[in-house]
Amino acid sequence: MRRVIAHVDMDAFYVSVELQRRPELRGKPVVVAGSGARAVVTTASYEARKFGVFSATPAAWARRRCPDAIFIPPDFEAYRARSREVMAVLKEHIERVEVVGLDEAYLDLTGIDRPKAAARRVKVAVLENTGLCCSIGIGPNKLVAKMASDADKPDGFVVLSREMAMERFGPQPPGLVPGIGPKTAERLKARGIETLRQLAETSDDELAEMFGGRLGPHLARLARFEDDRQIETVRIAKSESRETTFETDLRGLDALEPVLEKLTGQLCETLVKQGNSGRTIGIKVRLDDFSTHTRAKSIAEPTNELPTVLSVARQLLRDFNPPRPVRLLGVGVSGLDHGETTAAAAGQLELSL
Ligand code: TTP
Ligand code: MG
Repeated sequence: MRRVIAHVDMDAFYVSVELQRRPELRGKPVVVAGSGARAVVTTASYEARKFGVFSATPAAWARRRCPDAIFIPPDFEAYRARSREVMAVLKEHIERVEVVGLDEAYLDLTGIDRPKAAARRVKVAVLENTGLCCSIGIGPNKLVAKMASDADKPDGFVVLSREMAMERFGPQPPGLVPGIGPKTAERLKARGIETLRQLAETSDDELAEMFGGRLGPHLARLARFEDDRQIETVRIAKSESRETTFETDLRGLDALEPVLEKLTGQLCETLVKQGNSGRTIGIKVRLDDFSTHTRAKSIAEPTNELPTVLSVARQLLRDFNPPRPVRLLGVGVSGLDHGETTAAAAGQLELSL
């Protein structure tokens, strides 16, 4: 059967939640961001985006760039609660729903009578039941649906076939496609491939030669908007971690802490990209006698912010104070919040370091 997939993505999600309790701020540049020296913007209202302020923009820079913007500290508890409401509406209307983040989900509309009308009803129901606006993209697979939901934000409703997606996004840079990261985009550019159309027109053989037998053909499939990933309706609370094994064992906190900082930086970058955050922060230390030690601590609020994760991880490392040379060091965050992880499930989750 021909698949029909919808991707639902809330518009300026954290800001929209904040605006509901502070309606006087509507129409103004509003930014949700932490306040630490290294805090980044989580969401900017569309008005603030006009000033060049987006998710992941350093908050300090955003304040200088947009001094009139209203800065609001994040309230993840509220965003999670509203996310649950949104996801409940989706599940009420559609049987097969895959929640992929606090503010996005895929709907499997395959086999549904008049799938577009069904998706329209979902959009109206989300607004009526939560007061929040979303954009919906519909396509033959997840990739097309995701790109379509982003194509006409805010309040978008875009239906694309695979061919229409190739046509519409063809002039855009390859990096627009989720799954083509900045490094790959850079390498493509160096080969003179600067648009998705050029990528689609490059032969599989040529791409395999440039990027190897796995990544090459994968890129070609992405450029043709081919994607056979299925809708996964059951998601398990995950943890995310980074670890490294040293070429020569490291001794002492002075040597270990810079490594911990680097690993934690990579970890938080991934979490922010995924829109994930977690409450339990852990470290893993393997000593030169191959004994492995883990330490973990849970904090009150889920986080993906580097200063917070690092300060907990560093304290855990200092408290453990490795008694022997260290072979391996790891850091992780667990109890990740995908918007539908129940507190119980998160509580049961062992840090899978
Ligand atoms: P997005 O859906 O990427 O962004 P958005 O909902 O704010 O805006 P829009 O979809 O209309 O373009 O992310 C959803 C939420 O995830 C966002 O409100 C805040 C959070 N987030 C971060 O905390 N850091 C980030 O870097 C990104 C991209 C999102
Ligand atoms: Mg969104």
